[in-house]
Amino acid sequence: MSRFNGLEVARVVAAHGRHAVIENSLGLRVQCHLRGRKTDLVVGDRVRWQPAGDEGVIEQVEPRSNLLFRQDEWRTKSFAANLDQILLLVAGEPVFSESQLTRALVAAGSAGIPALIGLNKIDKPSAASARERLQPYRSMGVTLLEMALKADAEAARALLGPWLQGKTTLVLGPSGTGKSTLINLLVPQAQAQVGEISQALNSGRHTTTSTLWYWLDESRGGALIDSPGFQEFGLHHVAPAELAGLMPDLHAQMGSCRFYNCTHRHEPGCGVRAAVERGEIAAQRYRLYAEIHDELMSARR
Ligand SMILES: Nc1nc2c(ncn2[C@@H]2O[C@H](COP(=O)(O)OP(=O)(O)OP(=O)(O)O)[C@@H](O)[C@H]2O)c(=O)[nH]1
Ligand SMILES: [Mg+2]
Ligand SMILES: [Zn+2]
Repeated sequence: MSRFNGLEVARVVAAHGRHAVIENSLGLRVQCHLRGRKTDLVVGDRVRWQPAGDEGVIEQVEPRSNLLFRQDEWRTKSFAANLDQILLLVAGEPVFSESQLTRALVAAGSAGIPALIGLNKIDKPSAASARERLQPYRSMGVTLLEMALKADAEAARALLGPWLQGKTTLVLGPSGTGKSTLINLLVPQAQAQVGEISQALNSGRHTTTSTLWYWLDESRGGALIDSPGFQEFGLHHVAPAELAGLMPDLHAQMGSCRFYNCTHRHEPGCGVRAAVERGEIAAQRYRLYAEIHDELMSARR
């Protein structure tokens, strides 16, 4: 340990496997690689490094306060580390998947990272149904911020400012919801590539392909992390028995289940299923629970 104590701590602002761009406290950015094959680097990592020629060597990754990742059958994909919060950005168009939204919220909960939902493109008629589909999330206590980042940029800036100030926020969501538009609005020199979505292919020409760190202002009090849109969100790192506890609307009803180890699938006297019957848990949320629960159970077989 002591060997590294003299080394400067810097922040990973872009990462690819064991390669990264780091930024030191003076704002100097240096291309680095990680010594040894200990781990992969992710944006937000704090590392101890030293110069080596015109590049740098990362000697050590400081312990992470948290790490957001997804995991399926095949692989683990890390998004970012050491976050204060996640802003999950969705829109009416392209229509968002509630399954992916729920999964991202579960992953955030599992990593101990607070999450907000942003509904963008409220200038479009499709916002109405999106708003309706987000009602269960609002009811369970998730903050929902509604905006039109392009159509009413000033209102969006005024709304987001207080939530983002002084914090490190990962902007996460499906492709084409406006994540890079948000970064460009709040970080004027960012020039994140914004995609004009081709409806036919449902893919953007300038879709973001790597995760990048942006300071919100010159005092470097807060930061935004732009990320590529995700399509899949595996939760194989979550134990099936943990899942309901990570869904706040289900969690609120678990106390009245007859069995302490109730799976909320078929047991008699289940408080969660009773709450679904009474309409206190949205049927769609319970369906998502069952879908993900099945998936996590079969992952363990
Ligand atoms: N109508 C409308 N369109 C918007 C709004 N905000 C962003 N867009 C458009 O949505 C499209 C996608 O925006 P991006 O910012 O590239 O989306 P992204 O989330 O970064 O997408 P990926 O990088 O592919 O994940 C662009 O054509 C934007 O101009 C809005 O408030 N209203
Ligand atoms: Mg983007
Ligand atoms: Zn139960």
